[in-house]
Amino acid sequence: MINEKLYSIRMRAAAGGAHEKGGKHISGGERLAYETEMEQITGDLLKKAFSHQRGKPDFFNLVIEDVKFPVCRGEPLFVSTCNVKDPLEGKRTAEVLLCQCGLTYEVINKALGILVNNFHVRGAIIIDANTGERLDNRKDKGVRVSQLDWRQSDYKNWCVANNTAENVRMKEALTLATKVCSHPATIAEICWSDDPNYITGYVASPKRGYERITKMKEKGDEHGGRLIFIDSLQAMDSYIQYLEKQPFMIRNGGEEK
Ligand code: WAQ
Ligand code: MG
Repeated sequence: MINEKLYSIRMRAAAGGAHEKGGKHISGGERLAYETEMEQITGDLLKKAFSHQRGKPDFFNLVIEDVKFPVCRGEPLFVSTCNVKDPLEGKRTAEVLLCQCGLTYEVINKALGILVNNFHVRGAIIIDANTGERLDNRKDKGVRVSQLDWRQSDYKNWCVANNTAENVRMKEALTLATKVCSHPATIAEICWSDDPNYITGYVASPKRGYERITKMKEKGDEHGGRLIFIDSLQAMDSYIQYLEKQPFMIRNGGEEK
């Protein structure tokens, strides 16, 4: 497969019209595929959008583009789990973990306040790790981390080696967090889903790995989002360029493909 051409596939779906026309974000997805896999992966994205718990989309957008840069490969972050009794303990745990990444409670609270006021944003919000201020100017769009994937066979091997049940959400989130944390400017990331029935979230960092938190919200709650804390001395444009455009494939000890 080494010389086969790779494509970036991106999907976004909304209800009540397109996102830019005020529609409600239902689902998004970003993958990397060789031509022979394109039909399967496009089908998976269609299924993801049209069987979503946030509702039925009436707008679906699919973009397939050549991958323009050499693929960067990295090992998945180390995964651990914090079992918490309720969402309140989940939030407190997340704050402690973020603090252990070097953020102050002032910064953490300010940033979480920004997230709570921006649950409708459909990408990640980039935060200055020193001040807690929002750094991207993407408004409701945020920054979608794109051009990333984990070959299914490699992922299955990883699940066996780590004694973990296969879970497509965790696969996507761990892929994204690994790409985000592979950039030297990243300090930490926090995320929980906007899907009403998925309540496990995580804090990820280059320092501590991917730390799952079993309850970040109540079942039925449609509010979720993502914050990425970065060292603000780094250039924003090249950071966003990395998140959106640098192809990144997880490699876990398997053969290079
Ligand atoms: N790039 C940037 N932000 C994104 C992306 C992306 N590719 N995908 C989603 N987001 C943002 C967006 O604001 C969503 O509202 C929010 O994150 C949550 O996205 O180990 O499923 O895809 O079991 O709903 C955590 C897994 C699952 C924990 C998180 O997020 C585990 C999840 P969702
Ligand atoms: Mg979602």
